[in-house]
Amino acid sequence: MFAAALSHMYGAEVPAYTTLVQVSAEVNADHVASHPNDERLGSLERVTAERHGAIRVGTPHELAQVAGLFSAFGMYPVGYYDLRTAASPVPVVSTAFRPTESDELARNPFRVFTSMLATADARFFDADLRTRVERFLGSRALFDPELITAARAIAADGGCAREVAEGFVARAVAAFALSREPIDRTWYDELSQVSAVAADIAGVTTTHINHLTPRVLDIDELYRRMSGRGITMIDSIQGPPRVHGPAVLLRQTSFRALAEPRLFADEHGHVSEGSLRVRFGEVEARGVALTRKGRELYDRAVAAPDPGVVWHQHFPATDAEFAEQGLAYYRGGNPTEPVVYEDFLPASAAGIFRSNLDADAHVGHASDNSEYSPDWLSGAVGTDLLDPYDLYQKAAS
Ligand code: OOG
Ligand code: NI
Repeated sequence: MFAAALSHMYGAEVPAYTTLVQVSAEVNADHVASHPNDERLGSLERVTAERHGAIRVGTPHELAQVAGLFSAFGMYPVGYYDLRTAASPVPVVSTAFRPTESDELARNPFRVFTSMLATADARFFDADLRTRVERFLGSRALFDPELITAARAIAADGGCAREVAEGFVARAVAAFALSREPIDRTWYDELSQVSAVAADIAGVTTTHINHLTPRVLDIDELYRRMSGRGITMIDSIQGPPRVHGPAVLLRQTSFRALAEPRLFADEHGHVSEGSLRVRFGEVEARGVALTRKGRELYDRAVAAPDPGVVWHQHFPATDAEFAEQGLAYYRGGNPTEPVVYEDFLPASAAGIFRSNLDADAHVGHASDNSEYSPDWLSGAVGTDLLDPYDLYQKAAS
């Protein structure tokens, strides 16, 4: 209900998303008709309903509230992503909230990549700006505390009645709607000098869905069909190359959304109409989850100038060999039953952030004295970040 209601709201806000969802559904139906075997990666019904979202918050407190909210949907923080270390750094640290058990994922194929602004990193925020950003963030309330209390109660009870769920879901979704409140132009522009992501997170008093991503079984075909409709996609598909043999991990591509009308207030409080271009459309295809050993090979293959050319120097061509060599997870070790990758790829995430921004972040020369780490983020979230490899291992056994 939550994912479907978010999708409904986002479709009304970003019309190109509705086109993307339609084309994705067509690609999936056509693909399954000609490759029935690919439903082993997920039934047509599941794949077509499946989404990931992306949201961005400013403080550990806000992140803990998000954790409380998502716990009502059986979604828990999995993994740690530090996008500050990417080739083109983004001033955030992130995790992904998602169901953790195979049967829960089948019923609720939804995950939300959740980033927190790295205000303590002096390479992006000097002491003065950090103080002002943290003061601004400390005085806003993204969520009604009562909503988070209700969420925690639902999680503790293991569910709630449908009538309660309806109202609860509506309120949860509303927390992610694009706000009509005027944006302080001077403040927004100052933060934009640091990074467009900093402005998107801390330049406003609310949060919103940055994007919502449908899943397809053939992303190359999706790319062709969207381009054929005159929608300009970014110039590549991120993640593994298209290969013969098992599809691994996650392939993603995106297009920039149109500028959206927003209200701005100038320093005299005068409000006028302007626009922002921060949201976009993204689509993805998912393959088998790699073991740590498989992931090492993957990282080596994609470091090459043309990963597609060297792929088979690293990887075999069949699921049977992947299973035998311990490169990927299969249920009961059976190579016809891949465990699908449910997480994200840091390089693609940073690439997706970047390809949809007008300018890279401004990285200063100060040293990074922040202590962001998986343990730090666990503390902020208020619960341990789960290890994706443990979850895949469990799904496989
Ligand atoms: C999140 C970017 C990461 C993905 O698909 O890798 C992401 C964001 O833009 O806030 O969504
Ligand atoms: Ni995404």
